[in-house]
Formats: sequence, C-alpha cells, structure tokens
Amino acid sequence: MTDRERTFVMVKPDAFARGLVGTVISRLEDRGLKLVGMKVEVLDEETAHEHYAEHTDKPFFDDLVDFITSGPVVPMVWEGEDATRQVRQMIGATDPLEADAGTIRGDYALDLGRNVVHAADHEDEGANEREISIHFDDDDLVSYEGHDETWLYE
Ligand code: IDP
Repeated sequence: MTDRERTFVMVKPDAFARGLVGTVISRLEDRGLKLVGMKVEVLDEETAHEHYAEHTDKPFFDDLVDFITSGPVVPMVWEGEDATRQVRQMIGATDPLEADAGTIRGDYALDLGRNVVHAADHEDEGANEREISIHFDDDDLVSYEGHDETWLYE
C-alpha cells in the first residue's frame, strides 16, 4: 500500500443543523476510509480565524467566520490511502453549482456559503498537519487495524 495518510474533515454548521452528520460519515465509511478522531464543538472566533487564516483578506471572510461559529461543527480525522485526494474528490467543488452529482456538495448543497463540509486541500502540503493540530491534540486520535483492510488494499 502506498501513501496511507490522515486527513482533516469538518461537518459545517449547516449540515449539522440539517441532520447530515451521519450521511457525511457514512459516505466516508462506505468508501473505505477509517475514522481515527471526531468531536462535536462550537468554534470560537479565534479558532475560526486560525482555521481560515488563508482567507483573512477575502471579502467573504467575516461572513465565513460568522457562519462557521454559528452552531456545532464536527471536526474529524480520516485515514486511508491517498485520503486527502480521495476526500476532496468525494466532497466536490467548493461551489455546489460546480460540484458533480454524486459528490457530497453536489448531492446535498445549493449555496457556496452553505456547502456542508470542509476538507483539507490536497494542493496545500501542510494543510492536514495544520488543521488537525488546530482541532485535535495527538492523544485525541486513535490508531487501530481495520478488520477490512485486507479487502480494501492490495
Ligand atoms: P474549500 O472549502 O472547497 O476548500 P476554500 O476556497 O478554501 O474552499 O473556501 C473556504 C470556504 O469559504 C468555502 O468552503 C466556502 O464556504 C467559502 N467561500 C469560498 N469562496 C467564497 C466566495 O467567493 N464567497 C463566499 N464564500 C466563499
């Protein structure tokens, strides 16, 4: 197996309020990815700024922070082969209008500012490490052998 890695994913407040937490988890589980960390929290403003630091200068930044702090979110860490790219493919384009049907955003979202789920960007090399460390301590994450790994990986 090559490139088994951990990637950061977060169910956003819109999806939490709409009862889509289980759906997002099921999509990732069904693909074969392994859940190694998860919690429910309401982000404070400081954490939201840190999480979206790359967007500080964007015109939508204040609305984004207001939204992401507006209700519970579910930060998670998922593990698997090429997990970052696999998850980005599964969530679809940032704008749901551009997201293919069959992706999470393409199936469950309509609006750019309410697009259900966040996932670390596979084109940003340090994204996973940075985002995981914002939301989790090392001992919040577990390591285990999945019983199905023989059937998921060659
Ligand atoms: P990503 O979530 O697909 O990685 P990013 O470009 O990192 O996309 O943007 C972070 C979030 O900011 C997006 O998921 C979306 O909710 C919001 N966003 C991005 N671009 C815009 C915009 O032009 N207007 C309003 N909100 C935006």
